[in-house]
Amino acid sequence: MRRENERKPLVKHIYTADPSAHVFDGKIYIYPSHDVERDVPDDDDGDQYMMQDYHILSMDNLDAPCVDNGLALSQDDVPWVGQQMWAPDAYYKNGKYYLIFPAKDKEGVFHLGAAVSDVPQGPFTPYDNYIPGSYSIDPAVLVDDDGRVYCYYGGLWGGQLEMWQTGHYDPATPRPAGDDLALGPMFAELAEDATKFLTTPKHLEILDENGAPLKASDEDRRYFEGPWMHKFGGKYYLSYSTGTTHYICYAEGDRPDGPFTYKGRIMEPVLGWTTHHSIVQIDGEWYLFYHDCELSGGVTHERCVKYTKLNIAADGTIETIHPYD
Ligand code: FUB
Repeated sequence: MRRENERKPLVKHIYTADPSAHVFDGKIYIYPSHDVERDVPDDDDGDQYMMQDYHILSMDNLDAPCVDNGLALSQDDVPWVGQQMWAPDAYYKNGKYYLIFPAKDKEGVFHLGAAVSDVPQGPFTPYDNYIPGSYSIDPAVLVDDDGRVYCYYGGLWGGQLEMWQTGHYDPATPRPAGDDLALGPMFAELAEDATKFLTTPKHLEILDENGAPLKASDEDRRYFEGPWMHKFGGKYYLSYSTGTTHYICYAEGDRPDGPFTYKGRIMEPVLGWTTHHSIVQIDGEWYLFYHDCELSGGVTHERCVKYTKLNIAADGTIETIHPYD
């Protein structure tokens, strides 16, 4: 039996995507991208995703209406940002809420920025500069049981991850292909106040069932973008989008920085090119928040966030979701 709100657009008055969901103070908060209507052709660099601000959504519970809490942060208020405020996440630490977001600087290079608030819905006050040494997109933050803050991030193609393979930004860097090893997402420990990384960012390894790192050609399983980390039974579960093949997959590890072993598929493709998810436990049950393009009838940069129940077995195995069944 599905809930009334399940697998339906949570809000319809604005387009939203990339939902990072959390429970703060017993209430559900969703940190999404705020898609904008633009009559531009799609391209592989994601130039059609021209988002300019963030609105935080909240729900008193899974059956309650989803509320738009208004403008939480605008690109006009962030000195280093040029354009394209993409998929954010948020975390709570030491009495403050931190919004972590990717955006292009004024030279067109993606970095991760941070902004802080006393309340989960914002508004957020941004730091003047991006997190030093950060690049690419799609930050997801895990505050581990011991209080350490870990940041997972990175996206291929328009997310620019391949362009940093030499250690500095070079748009001419060839993309891994064929038997080349696939690029895993980035991992770094974050300072509690999000001012800096405490460790040198590194790529995470995703291995196949024989312990071999996934190859670039393995597009059904290799990492593309949208990392998320949840813990279950003491293990770490890295989930992510495969981009070109449109799956949400997951891999299991014993440590927050891997290595991770590929386990399976969480969700089959949705209407639209992208989906991007988060996994959160609410009242003892697990839920997947994600987006598709139902609200706009398939326009790839006009998306809507949804949620659905996630069935996780006692050994951590996740049942595959068929989003329109
Ligand atoms: O929303 C812009 C980009 O589309 C995100 O950063 C990706 O994860 C994809 O959803």
